[in-house]
Amino acid sequence: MKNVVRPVAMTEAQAANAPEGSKNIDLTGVAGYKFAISISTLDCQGCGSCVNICPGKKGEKAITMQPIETQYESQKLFDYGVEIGFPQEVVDKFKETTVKGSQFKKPLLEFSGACAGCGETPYAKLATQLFGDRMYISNATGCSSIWGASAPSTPYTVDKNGRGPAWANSLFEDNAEFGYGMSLAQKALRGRLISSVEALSAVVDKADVKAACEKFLETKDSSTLNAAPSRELVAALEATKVDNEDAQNILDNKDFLSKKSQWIFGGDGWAYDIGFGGLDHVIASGQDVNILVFDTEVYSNTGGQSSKSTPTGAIAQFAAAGKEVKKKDLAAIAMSYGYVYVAQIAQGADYNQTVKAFVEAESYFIQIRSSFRIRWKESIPVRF
Ligand SMILES: Cc1ncc(C[n+]2csc(CCOP(=O)(O)OP(=O)(O)O)c2C)c(N)n1
Repeated sequence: MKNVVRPVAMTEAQAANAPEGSKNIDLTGVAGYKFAISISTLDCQGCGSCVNICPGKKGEKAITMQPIETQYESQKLFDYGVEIGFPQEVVDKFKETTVKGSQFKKPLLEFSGACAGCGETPYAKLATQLFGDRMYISNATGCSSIWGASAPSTPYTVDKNGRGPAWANSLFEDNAEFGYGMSLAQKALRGRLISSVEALSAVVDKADVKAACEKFLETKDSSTLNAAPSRELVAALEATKVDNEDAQNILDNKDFLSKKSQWIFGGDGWAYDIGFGGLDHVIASGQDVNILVFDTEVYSNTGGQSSKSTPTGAIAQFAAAGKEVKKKDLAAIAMSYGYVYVAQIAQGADYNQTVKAFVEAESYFIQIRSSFRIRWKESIPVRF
């Protein structure tokens, strides 16, 4: 799942036009399409992770490391894959919430300033493939704020429609609160727009605008489902020029209309130690935010001081004597609230569970709130 190794899916015609010498096979699952794995030679940092992880025939490696000067030709297939994008039929065939389907989406985190073999970037990259076109990220200081904003450039990028993650870095000690504030701001702005859509829907006499309003309202709590109805509502209003204050409000603030996916990123030094008070407050808040802890078990960015996440006995660069006490169980603390979705993931251990946990975490809030409402109406004591 690294950024320099990417799948390419092609129609027969595109495969025929592919750079000379590049190889492909039939794409499993969609007849008439070709499949290849491409490598951006110029972006490879030589960590060798792909060689270790990629399965080959018994006793052989599927990939071998070769000197860069012998590999320039392979860059052409990668560039070709980026240029043609993924065919719509292939994207539609595989659910984006599966390991395979998620890889037929352009990563909106590309070539970062991370060290070779960084274990943090593949998780952020996957999150951008799943939610990047509607993602807000507040990022604690740490490695992720450095590889995530290697000034003056940024590895976060946009899709073909110009949509990509909105990212900002806050202090080490208050990043959870920062993301919480982003979420509250979005909620306030959007709350007014939802009221406008409701008001417009009640009075508008144009059938297509009314239908668009209804579709928007039906999906308003899901960042996945609300994107298309939001765009359709804006398009309907722009096309018909409805003379109405609420319609104007929606058009004036159209960037805030669709449901966003709020993320809070940071390392274990932030989450377990220095930002913990705020993190705990936000976890307990019931707010619709998603938190991703890059748990490297040390303060990586400052050279490897031990954190409360470091396991017993672990020796780190600046903790040479070995950690004397056990690793704090942050997940258990989060689980103790009972109404928070909690998962621990490791791509190397289980790709499926990793993708599933991301998707479930992102969609969790809606499920809990709707069940809360039903139970509340029926006056049954709430137990999650
Ligand atoms: C209040 C404060 N103390 C110390 C620092 C210096 N500092 C910057 S990044 C960092 C380590 C971050 O470690 P972690 O949160 O585990 O993230 P990682 O670098 O491992 O991704 C430290 C100590 C700081 N920026 N602010």
